[in-house]
Amino acid sequence: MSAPLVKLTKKDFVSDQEVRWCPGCADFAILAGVQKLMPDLGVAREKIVFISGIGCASRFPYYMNTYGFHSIHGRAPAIATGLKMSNPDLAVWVVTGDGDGLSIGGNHLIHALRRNVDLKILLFDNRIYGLTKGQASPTSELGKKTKSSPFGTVDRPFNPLSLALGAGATFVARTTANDMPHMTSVIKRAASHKGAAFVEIWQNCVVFNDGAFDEWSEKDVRDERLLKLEHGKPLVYGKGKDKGLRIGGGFTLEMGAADGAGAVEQPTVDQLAREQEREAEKATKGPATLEALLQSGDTWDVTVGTGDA
Ligand SMILES: Cc1ncc(C[n+]2csc(CCOP(=O)(O)OP(=O)(O)O)c2C)c(N)n1
Ligand code: SF4
Ligand SMILES: [Mg+2]
Repeated sequence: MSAPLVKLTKKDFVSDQEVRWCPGCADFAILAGVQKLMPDLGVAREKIVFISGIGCASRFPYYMNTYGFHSIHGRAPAIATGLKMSNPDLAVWVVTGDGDGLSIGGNHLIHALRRNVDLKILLFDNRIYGLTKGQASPTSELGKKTKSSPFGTVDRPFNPLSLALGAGATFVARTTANDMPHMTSVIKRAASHKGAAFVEIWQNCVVFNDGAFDEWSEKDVRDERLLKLEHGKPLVYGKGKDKGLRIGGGFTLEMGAADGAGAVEQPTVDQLAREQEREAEKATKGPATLEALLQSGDTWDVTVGTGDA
C-alpha cells in the first residue's frame, strides 16, 4: 500500500459534502475520530476506499475525502470482498449499521469474517434502525418498545462480538463513540491487522434510541463499569483499578465486559486466492484466456434443428 507523498492531516480527509446527521448524533464523533487517525496510518488517500450499505451510518463514505461507495442495503461486505480480491493494493474499509450489517446483511458479514477477507469493518451499533425512523434491530434489547414493536420486542438480540467470534473472525473489538482516545486506538489497531477486523462501536442515536449505552458508557459510570481489555494484562477495572475479573470455580463475570480486542494471524482469502492464481499460471505457462476457459472441459456443439420435430 503506497504511502502519501506529502504528510497528510485530518483536514485532508474531510470531504466537501454537507454532513446530514441529526445534531448530537454520535456518528459525528466516529467520523471525526476516523478522519483524525487516518494520517497516522500512512496510506495515500487514493489507496483508501470506504464501502457502506444503507442507513445513517452508511452515509459515512460521502464525508471521507477518499474513494468510497454508498452501496446496497447489507451488501457492503460482498462488494468490499470483490474490490479487495481484484485490487489487493487498496485499504478497504466497510462501514455498516446494526440493521445493515446484522439484519439484511448478516449473511454477507459472517462470510466475510469466515473467509478472513482483508477488510476493516466498522459496525456502528445504535441498537435501532435510525434512517427509517426507529424500528427494532437485532441488537435491540428484549422487550424494547419501538415503532415496529409497540408492545415491546419478543425476539432476543444477539451480541455482535459473539457472532463475529462464532464466524471465526481473526480480529474482534468493541469500543464506544463517547470515548475518543479508546475508540481511535481500537480502530488504529484494527487497521494494522492483516485480515478481517471487526469493530463494534456503540453509537448513541439521539433521536430514536437516546441513552442506549448510558448505563455503561456515560463519563460518570464508565470507569466503574467498563473493562478495557489489553493484551497480556490482568482484567482490572474501576477508577482505582481496584476491581477485577478472574476465573473461579466457574465463570463469574459480574459486570458486562464492555470492551475488548483479540487478534489472530491467519492467511487472508484474497492472499490465498492470488497464490492459487499464480500456481495456476505456472501450470498453464502464462495467464489463461477467457476463450480457453470457455472451450475447456465438457463442451458441446449445439446444432440448430430443422423444425421437423
Ligand atoms: C432492500 C431494502 N430494504 C429495506 C430498506 C430500508 N432501510 C433503509 S436503512 C434501514 C435500516 C438501517 O439501520 P442501521 O443499519 O442500523 O443504520 P442506522 O440508520 O441505524 O445507522 C432499512 C431497513 C432499504 N433501503 N432497502
Ligand atoms: S436518526 Fe439517529 S443515527 Fe440517524 S442521524 Fe439521527 S441521531 Fe444519528
Ligand atoms: Mg442502527
